[in-house]
Amino acid sequence: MDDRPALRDELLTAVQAASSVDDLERIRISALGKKGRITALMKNLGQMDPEVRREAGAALNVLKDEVAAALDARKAALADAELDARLAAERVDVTLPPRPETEGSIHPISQTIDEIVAIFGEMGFAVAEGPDIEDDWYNFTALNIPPEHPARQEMDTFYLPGHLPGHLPGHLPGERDGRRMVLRTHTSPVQIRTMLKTPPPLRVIAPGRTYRCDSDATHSPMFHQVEGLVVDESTHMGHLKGCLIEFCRTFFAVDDLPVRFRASYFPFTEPSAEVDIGCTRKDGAFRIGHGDDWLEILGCGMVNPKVLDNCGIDSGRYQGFAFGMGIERIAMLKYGIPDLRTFFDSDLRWLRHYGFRALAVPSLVTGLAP
Ligand code: 2U9
Repeated sequence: MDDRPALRDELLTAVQAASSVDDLERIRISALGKKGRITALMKNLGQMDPEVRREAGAALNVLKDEVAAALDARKAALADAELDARLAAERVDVTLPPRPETEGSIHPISQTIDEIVAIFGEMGFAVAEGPDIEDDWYNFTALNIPPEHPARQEMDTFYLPGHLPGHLPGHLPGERDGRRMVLRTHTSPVQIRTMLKTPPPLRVIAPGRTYRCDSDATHSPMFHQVEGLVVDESTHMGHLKGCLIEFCRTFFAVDDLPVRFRASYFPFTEPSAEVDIGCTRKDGAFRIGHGDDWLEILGCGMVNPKVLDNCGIDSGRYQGFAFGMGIERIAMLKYGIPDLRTFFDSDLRWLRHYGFRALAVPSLVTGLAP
């Protein structure tokens, strides 16, 4: 027992001198482990007179706590020192320019979406997003797409196995409408969700991934769309035309780009139109601008009142316009990318050629490819 002060000094000195967590562990075992020196002294207590034992036991507990605390403190100090050393050794100089061979780039789809968002953002549109997996009510029924419409056929749409449980309010049990899960075939369900949760006036665009059962030189099973929706009390076809003409001219950076509206049909808009821009065609390539040819780039129309009603919006009071376009298509036209399939090949050489500088200052328009 008289060894205690010497043992205390020896152990605390050893703890202070330890230069690694392993050293500390060895000291802990030698002092406090099963066969440790403090443990051995504890075991001896049993052979002492009760009077002496009480005093010696208390002193040993103090020693034990003191050594354990010193071990913990030294361990924390070593961990701090190790972290400081690593921080010093692994310091990254963020002011260095990137190496050309490791510099990433922005994919043309992302760049095109950024440009579209910037242009419509200037016109007061917000960006809305929604899930890629929808049910057939959001993807078809709410949009006035009838049950027998070809777009609903398995040949055109990716359905997920099984049905969601239950049935929609107002539908009979067993009725399957709204219970089939699909990969969204357009971003329109995003506008349906927006109308269901936000009262008009509304002005949103919905860019994102879409899916159709189609794969050839001009169709990819996954592609991107941007759709837009405006709902207000007095929104009319003149607003639709002004907005889309402005978009086409800004996006393609041609101030007097000819833009033409051709009557068309979609179940979700009435009246509906397709939009063409002026171009010249030479050796199979297009040059956007004045010329004797037209190129279709988007579809649009006044929102069908049935669609507003489906979303709980009073079609007697509100009206609006909507539009949709394929992002790959307008990116190909603007940046002279000849083959749709190359967008999704993940070929770094392609990305280096067609990609955009990640740290370039964003601008509304990056300019037309020659
Ligand atoms: C709601 C109401 C109306 C969106 C619209 C089009 C016309 C259109 C195609 C362009 C090329 C799809 O990628 S593409 O094949 N889209 O022609 N889209 S009107 O109309 C809506 C959307 C949502 C609630």
